[in-house]
Amino acid sequence: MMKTWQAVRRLLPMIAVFGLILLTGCGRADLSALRPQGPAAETSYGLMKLSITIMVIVLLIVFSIAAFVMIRFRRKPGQSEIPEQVEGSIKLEILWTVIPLILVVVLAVPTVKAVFAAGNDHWNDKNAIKVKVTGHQYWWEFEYPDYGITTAQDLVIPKGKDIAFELKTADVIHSFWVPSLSGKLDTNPAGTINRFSFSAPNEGVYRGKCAELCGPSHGLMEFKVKSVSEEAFQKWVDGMKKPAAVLLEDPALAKTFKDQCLKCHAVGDQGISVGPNLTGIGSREAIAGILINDDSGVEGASVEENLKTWLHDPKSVKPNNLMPSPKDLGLTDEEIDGIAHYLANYKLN
Ligand code: HEC
Ligand SMILES: [Cu+2]
Repeated sequence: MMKTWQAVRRLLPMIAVFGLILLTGCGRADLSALRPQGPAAETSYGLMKLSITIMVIVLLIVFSIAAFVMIRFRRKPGQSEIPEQVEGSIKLEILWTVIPLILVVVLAVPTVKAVFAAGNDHWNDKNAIKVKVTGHQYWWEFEYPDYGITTAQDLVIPKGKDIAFELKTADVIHSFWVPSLSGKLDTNPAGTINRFSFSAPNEGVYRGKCAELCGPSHGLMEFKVKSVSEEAFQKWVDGMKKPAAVLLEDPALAKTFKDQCLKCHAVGDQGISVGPNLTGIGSREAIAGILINDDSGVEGASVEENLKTWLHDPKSVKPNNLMPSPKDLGLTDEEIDGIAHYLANYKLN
């Protein structure tokens, strides 16, 4: 008895620390399904609360009965006869079949309802904003067919509006997930598209993840959902259509950029989109989805620093990603820094 207590006491600090780590991981409003920021995520959270409540109640009742039986019917000192043997009880068997059945129904009805609601296809709803999402190893492409714009990594949406998504992949299966706003949906290959929708009632930047193991940089396949006011959204759309003037003044560097980079990337109406569209990249929340841009230096480095980090060695940021290192393309350190400077200042109006 003494020994067990001592062992438990020694383990207590560790258990407390683990608990704390778990809880702090659950706290971010921009990242956690346990701090829902929109109706779709609230529905999932409601289901979690319902099932956990039911489970806790069942646990408490079962454990209380077990404890009661163990204490009440334990062998008393001097007791040597075998207790009365009970076998089979119709009443009890019905009871412990019917109760779980009722619980399963209580869980199933709202779950099935929520699953169908989550899969609702709002693609043909005139008031919804349409976004075509394409998963790539290891980045996200967002096309707005009604506005004729394509961007990457930052999904900008007007707050409160229903956003109708159509998902596909360019390579392997990925899964599109913004934990604080909605459930997950896979991006499937071979022309199979998936549709669903969600909305973000409040302004804010929410973090999205790939939720399907898709290769070495799967864990780095992040994107941001930027929920902004209706006016700011319109301004963003206009900016994407007519971004700030291109500032690559040095003609030699402009040629290098055109020859080496625009064969995979697009800026404005130039280039093609094999890789992420770079229009207005200086205004993004992150570079490559994972290097957070923050001029104050709290969450990340400046846009220009992040662009330099990326361009000097993309593979060190995202192992196995499909962009060739600019050094292997023959660019010098000065050229890389020059392009980083240009892209950092290539902002939306
Ligand atoms: C063979 C095609 C290819 C070439 C050539 C190429 N890139 Fe890329 N680039 C990519 C791909 C693919 C990604 C996405 C990598 C990822 O995040 O997994 C990328 C990502 C980027 C990003 C980050 C984009 C974002 O959305 O945050 C920048 C910036 C970039 N490339 C700049 C350049 C520059 C500058 C050059 C020329 C020196 C260049 N790229 C040449 C394919 C290419
Ligand atoms: Cu992925």
